[in-house]
Amino acid sequence: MAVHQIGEGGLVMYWVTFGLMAFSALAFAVMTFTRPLNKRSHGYITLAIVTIAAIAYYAMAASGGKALVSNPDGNLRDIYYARYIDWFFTTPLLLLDIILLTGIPIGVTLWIVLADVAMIMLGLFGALSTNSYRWGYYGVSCAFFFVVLWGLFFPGAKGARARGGQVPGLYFGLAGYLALLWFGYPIVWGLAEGSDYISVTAEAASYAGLDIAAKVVFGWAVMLSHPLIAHHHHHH
Ligand code: RET
Repeated sequence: MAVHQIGEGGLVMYWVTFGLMAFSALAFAVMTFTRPLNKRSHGYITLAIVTIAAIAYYAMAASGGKALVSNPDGNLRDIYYARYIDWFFTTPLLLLDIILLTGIPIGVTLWIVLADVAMIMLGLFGALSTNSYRWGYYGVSCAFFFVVLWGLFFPGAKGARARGGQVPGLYFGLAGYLALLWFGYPIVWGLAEGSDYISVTAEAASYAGLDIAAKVVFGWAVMLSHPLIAHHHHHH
């Protein structure tokens, strides 16, 4: 029986990611609170995303937020359940950051977000599973991922085009970037929590890289698009 735990390099990656999230949170707070009250929604959402991630990364860097879980081969592996608590809250907020640009009905927004929540819950249960049923959770989670993508690229895209002006360009840029990046997560999961194929340190570095791209880079893109977003609020 082998015990697969994180190495020093993984913890360094967690601290670096914590620093980037915390710095972005401070910057986004200043940017948000200096805007007029009626133009703050994207600021609050994006600030919450990096704040929640900073908390999760602090916990993981401090050797918390994890459990040793046995897998079908009888090996034990560090499973960071803290990521799923983070994703449970931040992935719906990331989706709202772009969905709010489209003006689609609340019902459509709701099913996209609920499919996302189902995707994350299934991923957590799969990660904590000690047997091969983990792949059942994984398969259904992937199906819900496609429901989310469907929502972004059919009703979401239609709503964005209907808004006109600079909204479609901004929406397709952000949604395309998000969709491409999000495909990285199920790939890492399959190699890490799923099959125990890559090390816990490689897992930590891979998810950290994805999280920096999906939250820090994406967050700055949303925050710096503020003139476009504000303009769009003005005319509708
Ligand atoms: C899991 C495992 C099961 C299959 C699928 C997954 C998808 C996860 C995604 C996570 C996105 C996270 C983000 C975090 C914030 O930075 C749960 C890994 C499909 C898409 C964007």
